[in-house]
Amino acid sequence: MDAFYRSDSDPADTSAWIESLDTVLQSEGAPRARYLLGRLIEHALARGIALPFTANTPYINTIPADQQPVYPGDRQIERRIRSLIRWNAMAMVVRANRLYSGLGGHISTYASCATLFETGFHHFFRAHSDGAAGDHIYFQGHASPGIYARAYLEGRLSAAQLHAFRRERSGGGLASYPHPWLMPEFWEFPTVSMGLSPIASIYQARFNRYLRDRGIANTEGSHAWAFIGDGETDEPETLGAITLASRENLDNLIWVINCNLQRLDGPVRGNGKIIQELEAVFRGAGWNVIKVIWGDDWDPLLAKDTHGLLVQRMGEVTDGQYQKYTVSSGEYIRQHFFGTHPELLELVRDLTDAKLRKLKRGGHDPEKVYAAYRAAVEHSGSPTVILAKTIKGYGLGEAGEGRNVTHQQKKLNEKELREFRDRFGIPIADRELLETPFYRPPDDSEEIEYLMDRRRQLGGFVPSRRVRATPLVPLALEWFSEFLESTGEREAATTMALVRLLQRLMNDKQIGRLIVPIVPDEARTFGMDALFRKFGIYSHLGQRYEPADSDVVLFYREATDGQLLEEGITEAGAMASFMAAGTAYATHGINTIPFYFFYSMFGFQRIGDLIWQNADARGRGFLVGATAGRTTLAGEGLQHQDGQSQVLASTVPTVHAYDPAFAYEIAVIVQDGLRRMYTEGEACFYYLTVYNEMYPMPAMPAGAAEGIRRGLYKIAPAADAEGKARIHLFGSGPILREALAAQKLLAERGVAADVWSVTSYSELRRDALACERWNLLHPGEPERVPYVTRMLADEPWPVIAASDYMKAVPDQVARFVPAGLYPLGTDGFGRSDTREALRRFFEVDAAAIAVAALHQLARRGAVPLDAVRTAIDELGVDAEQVDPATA
Ligand SMILES: Cc1ncc(C[n+]2csc(CCOP(=O)(O)OP(=O)(O)O)c2C)c(N)n1
Ligand SMILES: [Mg+2]
Repeated sequence: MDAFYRSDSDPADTSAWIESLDTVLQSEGAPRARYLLGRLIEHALARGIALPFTANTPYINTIPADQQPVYPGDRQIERRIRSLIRWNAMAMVVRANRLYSGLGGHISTYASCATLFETGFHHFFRAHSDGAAGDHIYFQGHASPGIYARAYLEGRLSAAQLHAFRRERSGGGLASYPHPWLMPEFWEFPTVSMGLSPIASIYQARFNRYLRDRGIANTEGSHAWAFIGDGETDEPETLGAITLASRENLDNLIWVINCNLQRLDGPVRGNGKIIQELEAVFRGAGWNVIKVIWGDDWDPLLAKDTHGLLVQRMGEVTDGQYQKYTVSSGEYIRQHFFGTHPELLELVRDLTDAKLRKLKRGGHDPEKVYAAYRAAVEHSGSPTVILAKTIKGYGLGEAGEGRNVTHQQKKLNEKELREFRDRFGIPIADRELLETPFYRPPDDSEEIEYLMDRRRQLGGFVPSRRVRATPLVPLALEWFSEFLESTGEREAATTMALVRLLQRLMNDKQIGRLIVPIVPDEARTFGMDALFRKFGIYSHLGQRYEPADSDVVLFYREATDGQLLEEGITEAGAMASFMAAGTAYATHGINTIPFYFFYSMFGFQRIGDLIWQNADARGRGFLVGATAGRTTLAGEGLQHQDGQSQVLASTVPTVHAYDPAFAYEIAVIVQDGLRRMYTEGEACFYYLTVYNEMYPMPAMPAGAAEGIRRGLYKIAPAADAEGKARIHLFGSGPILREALAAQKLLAERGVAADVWSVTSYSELRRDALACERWNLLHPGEPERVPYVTRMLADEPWPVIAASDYMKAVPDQVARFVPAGLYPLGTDGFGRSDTREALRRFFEVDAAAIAVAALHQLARRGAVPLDAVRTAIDELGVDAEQVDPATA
């Protein structure tokens, strides 16, 4: 592009054209100039002229100096406040690492974004005060010391807490990063895993719109703000959903990308320009882009740059080189930046080297930042991204400012501390420097009064998390009676049963409105198209077309007040919606209840980190892994057949994972989940795997509910057990039916088997581990017996445990089964075939269960070894087939 413009064959003619435009601009104003240019472009295109394309604007501020609003704050006081916060944030990290080397922490991220944050704190961020939705703010995780340091000035955190930064247990101190799980009254959104907060903020903004469009909450005037690192934009989650924000006109979303040009190891785009790259991406995606590149001391230089040489020079220098200027002398900058052209040297002739070194970047200039924020909140029709150029480690001087190692800098020597103190005017004496004490002026100081007054004006402190929703009246189990009864001959799949249950809930007067069904383009697979017509698919725009299937009953109905979030093919986006809905009890004071249905393979495995983030955020709701099971999904093959999500789910501390077999089990689990999460207020969420195999649903056996909730209950006791060898068969999901069939095969061979439904091994294990730990710590006191052990206490026979998941799932409780547990499972890669063939291949069918049972009994001398050989032959088990675990 630059080369294109520079090869000017007739400069005089070019000037004449530009002068004509200037004349129009002066006499008739910008709109007329814009109109004329538009017409010219249209005309040129019609004539087949290939227009020079760029999605970029010049490398200068989007808002020119003469269009900046008047700054409403007191610059002097704000600078002093900012300096104090800078000092305390730095001191927090330096002190922590001086006392306990290796605790870690970051100085330089906050040093680069202090002005970006503080301008928001003083003039924009609105708290969730009574009656107002307030703003939802995602703070850059590595800048947490700055947020703590501010809370210290606000009187919300004590010096003792700051002193114990990163010593949460031993010091009663502060979490490393924004973690609502660890600081539930302080942090609202977890942000530190790169890329997650950007996508979460988009869906939060969209969810805020959804609440408004459905008449559930008035979110007018509230904004979602996300502060993002420039390096963080390389994460696919950061940029992957930005078109949703523009498509849905989310002008309630503001991103501030802290373009300090560096990430952890070095420059983000040493050979390019991250700001220009991002500008093109966001403009292309339909965002309002505001660049804040230069501070006000560049304004007079730009005003004198009549030939555009300075702008051109600004545009051609690479980020790597800008970083070099940051660490170089004024003389170097004069020679290398301005020295390329005599006119540029002339521009800065009157500026000393010292002044050249100090020419500010836009992200450190409150007036420029304010102008951008003001424009962002006033902008309508699309989301805004502010690309603010800053310096990583700003103020650290030789200790790290702009240096490649600055991200890791945690210690300052005396000289560096003195320089920092002097630069920011902190009233700390030389002799105290090495101690690096925190500093807070008295309550009646100008600084504290100003800062407190600003927060009062904006509704209170942020960040701050408060659970405001009132508990739901629980639904009795009888409410679910339809699901507790037998379906007779009629067959159903557990997926269908859960969708039907969801529909029932959505029709309920009390909680129906609060249900938020979420699906990433799989509604038809799961039978959720039944919801389209009655409840509608949410679209802010409504439906501006006649749907192709308008003649059928379940047509694709989009509506502004639609209830279903049909996210398209984005499990990550759907999970972000789940989190927004599942944390609304705190962020909005509303008990929305998300049900997110996905292909079970593409849940924990695909978007595990977002699920982890949801746990940190104390999210609630129901995750539903549909079309589950390595053998039950049958035809789909290796990348679809899930045999591991139950293992992965067991790794998240607040997930209750269940693998139900029948509709009544689902009803009991959902009823209990609603009670625990929305009545008792537990910060947990549920995971259910449901399947597409059709079979009749039996009635709930009397008294089964407790066992279903805890994870295990007997479903079919052995008949005529007198004098026979005994065994227990555990089954889960559809494989429970294989266990029931195996019970018959074993009866035919003189073995009496009791069949149990295991709805959750992970819940059984949690209970068992808790008992074990208690016993360890309370020697001599009456021992606690794990539920699974207790259930088997009077029936001390071995257990064969089979499911459509890996053997690691039942193995979770093996230690707590006194007579031993032998697992059958679906380890290995799936492949396409029929259910029967797959269950045989993975050795989880009735025959495999029966053979395994006989073998375990033979090993214990309860049946002859021959019985195993005969069964292998009679039941057609291929003893020489490949091991599916490695095939
Ligand atoms: C998913 C993930 N990967 C890696 C990291 C480790 N990490 C922490 S900060 C950082 C660099 C951040 O650079 P940038 O986003 O530019 O932020 P800055 O500190 O420069 O403002 C990295 C790689 C992380 N936190 N999350
Ligand atoms: Mg960076």
